[in-house]
Amino acid sequence: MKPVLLYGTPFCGYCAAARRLLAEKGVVFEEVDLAAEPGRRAEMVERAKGARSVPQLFVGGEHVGGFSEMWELDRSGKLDALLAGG
Ligand SMILES: N[C@@H](CCC(=O)N[C@@H](CS)C(=O)NCC(=O)O)C(=O)O
Repeated sequence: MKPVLLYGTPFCGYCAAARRLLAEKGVVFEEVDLAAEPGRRAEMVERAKGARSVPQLFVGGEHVGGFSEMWELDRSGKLDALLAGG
């Protein structure tokens, strides 16, 4: 399983949805809480190629996008392979 990193904030519905989807899959992920570490938002924006909304998700260090992009990958059956390293 590749490492998963989520940049998010506590009061964000899309972040909650992303956490739920990952939890449903049994994925243990690391989270950067931008409310607790606001200084890391610039790091997120740079790594996410300018995207400013939360969540921003990375699998194996590669930018996946927000919840919508991750959900679309799951819907099209590609997320499990990505997580597994395929
Ligand atoms: N399509 C995005 C929507 C994310 C979104 O709208 N997040 C809100 C917080 S729940 C946000 O960051 N709003 C501020 C902004 O867009 O700059 C996704 O699926 O992740």
